[in-house]
Amino acid sequence: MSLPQAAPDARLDRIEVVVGDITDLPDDLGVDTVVNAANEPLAGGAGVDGAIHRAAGHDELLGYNRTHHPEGCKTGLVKVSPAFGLEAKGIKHILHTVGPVWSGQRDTGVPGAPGDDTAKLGYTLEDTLLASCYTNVLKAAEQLESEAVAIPAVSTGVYGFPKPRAAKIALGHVLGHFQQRPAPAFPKRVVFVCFSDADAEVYRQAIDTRDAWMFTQRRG
Ligand code: AR6
Repeated sequence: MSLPQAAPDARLDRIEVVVGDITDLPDDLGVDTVVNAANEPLAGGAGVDGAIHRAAGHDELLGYNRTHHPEGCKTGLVKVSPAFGLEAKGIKHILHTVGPVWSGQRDTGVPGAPGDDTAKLGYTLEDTLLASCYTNVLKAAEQLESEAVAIPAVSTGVYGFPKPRAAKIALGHVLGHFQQRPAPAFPKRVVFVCFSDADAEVYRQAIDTRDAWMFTQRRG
């Protein structure tokens, strides 16, 4: 069975899906801002956070965040730091955002119960917190006049958020942002950085089938 095909969409010209390490992207992508999947104390950790701290310089980044963001970063918000060691790769800013931990309860029978991935998209507490990450990342990238912002699949590693659900939230918010702010508004482009081909396929599927999952309510 073929997937439903969406109509041509100029906003997609501003979106790329790439496979790689977010700290080692090819120069020709023109990325000047990277998003970190951080934790609330901004203390560094594994995954994206570990890679970004290693590439930027662990002590420098930790020291900056301790001094400038002693309160840390609440889930769903964003804190900005310089890129330190990543500046050699053309990165100017790191946007530290903290995604929600997916609580993983299923079929609770309680509408809107946290972590119930049988709930409609957008209706769990974690959905709204992840949405807030994307809203705030895009707002910060706009204020910083970012050319291209690289965004990893926030919350889908250590924090266990279901990947297809997270990709739809990411894509929905980026498309919404681009709808409100047509080219050449900042950020001019968004690069979704995936750690594997399988993860990139999740984003491509979300893009290809967007008509089906974005408009189910209106058409249903
Ligand atoms: N480049 C691109 N993507 C990556 C990389 C990388 N270098 N490393 C992992 N991924 P995660 P979270 C993918 O765990 O779920 C940390 O300890 C990975 O495959 O980095 O938001 C923090 O300190 C996954 O799809 O972030 C927090 O405590 C996605 O990036 C906590 O983990 C996110 O995985 C945050 O957990």
